[in-house]
Amino acid sequence: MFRYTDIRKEDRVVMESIAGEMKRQEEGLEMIASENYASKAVMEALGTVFTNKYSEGYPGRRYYGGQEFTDIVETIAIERAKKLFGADHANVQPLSGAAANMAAYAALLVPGDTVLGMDLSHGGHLTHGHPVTFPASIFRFVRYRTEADGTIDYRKLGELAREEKPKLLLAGFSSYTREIDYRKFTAIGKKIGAVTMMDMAHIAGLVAGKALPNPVEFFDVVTTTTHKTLRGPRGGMILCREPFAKAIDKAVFPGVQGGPHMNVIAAKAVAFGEALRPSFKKYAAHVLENARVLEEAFRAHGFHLLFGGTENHMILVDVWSTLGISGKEAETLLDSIGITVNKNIIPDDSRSAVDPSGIRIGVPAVTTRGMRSREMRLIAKWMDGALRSKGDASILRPLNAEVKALCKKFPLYRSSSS
Ligand code: DSN
Repeated sequence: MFRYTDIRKEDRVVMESIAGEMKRQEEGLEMIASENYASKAVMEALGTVFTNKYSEGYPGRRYYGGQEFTDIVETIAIERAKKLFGADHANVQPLSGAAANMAAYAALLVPGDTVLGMDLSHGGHLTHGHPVTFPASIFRFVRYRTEADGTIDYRKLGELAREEKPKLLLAGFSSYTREIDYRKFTAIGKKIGAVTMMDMAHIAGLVAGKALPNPVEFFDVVTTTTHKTLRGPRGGMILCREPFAKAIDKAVFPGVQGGPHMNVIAAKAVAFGEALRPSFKKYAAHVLENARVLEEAFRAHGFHLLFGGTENHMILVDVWSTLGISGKEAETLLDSIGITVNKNIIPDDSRSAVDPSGIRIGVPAVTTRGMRSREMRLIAKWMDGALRSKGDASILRPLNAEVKALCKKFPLYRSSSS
């Protein structure tokens, strides 16, 4: 599908990497929970002349001339985002999820303010104030944790909130596999007078596809990436209630960012248009169904699943307690048969973050390829085989051949996505 005529001529070395990555994606099963395959139309928008244009400011009030088309395309992206999520206001300029969160903090907090967010090992995200991040040097982050059965105890969360008096009550996650009760969560925020924010990066596509409840109906501010389940270009976005709109826009630009990437904004507009179509609802439903089938199959193979299973697109497996191998070893074994996952910390992990006890597995990308229940059961069987192989090449090699054969039946960028 991609011709690459010029880059092939001009820069052979870079072209080799592009071709290598294309082959890797074609011949392997992408099961990193945060990854997906953007459509050809999204990719085409990324490779347009909008990449040449500086557009500091917002539609109708820019700092540079020549904005008649950037204004149109950014307005389309904004209007589609608002429609997709039922939001009062959308800022489509954040360069990534981390930048969106940084801008939201800048809009809502002053240095020294307290934020109550989910502990990283319990499913939270680095940008929710992990000590190694820059926001953690500016604001005071306090953590809530999940219970042994994987749920959040909202009574305990309420008590912690009353004690710590956060200015911002933060929901959202990167490896938590259960639903959050938005009503209970935001009621706590209201009671203590905190602003409520949800980072829905992982589940934005499932929300857009109406497979999961919509946090925009409950939270003051909602941040997201646009490339995970939402299947757009790599980037971020902030949705908020009207009273926060001005502060959010000011915090994104000129607060923490300069010129927006207009080619990415054009691609966001295309992706939001795709997500508004009925076929995207089907996709979101299939993602949830595939995750449930994979969960069942993993249980049948005797895997220990964290948080008591899954209610979204991802599953966290404790490979250390199940098989006596680390997350890193599991990631390498699966890589060797062409299944890409990531090692992941688990609640109160006894091992280090660089070689933790778990792996995180997601189905958004394989679902985009058109795979369904039958394929999920095969994948679980192959993963089980690889993880128990002790690195034996005579077991791994045939499994890799099976993975490649399956991928051939679900080609990338040739047929239309599900
Ligand atoms: N890297 C993303 C993830 O994998 O969840 C979030 O930053």
